[in-house]
Amino acid sequence: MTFSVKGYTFPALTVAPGAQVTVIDGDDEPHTVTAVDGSFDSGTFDAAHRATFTAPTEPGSYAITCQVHPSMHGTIVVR
Ligand SMILES: [Cu+2]
Repeated sequence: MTFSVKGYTFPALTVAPGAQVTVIDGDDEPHTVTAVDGSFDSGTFDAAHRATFTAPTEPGSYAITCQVHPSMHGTIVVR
């Protein structure tokens, strides 16, 4: 699945266990999708370069943040 990070906020996200998740950037600055517990990390992506990461295989709710903007917080639900 693919989703967009725009307006410095993460969208509500529900993904399947182990899904390949592609992220695109709708902002002027780069972002990352990084699990607070360190279990996954998209790496940096920007308007010109999307990124893909693998969702956890364990169902649950995972807190995410952006390494470029530590004030950004969100949640990925795996089920
Ligand atoms: Cu960011």
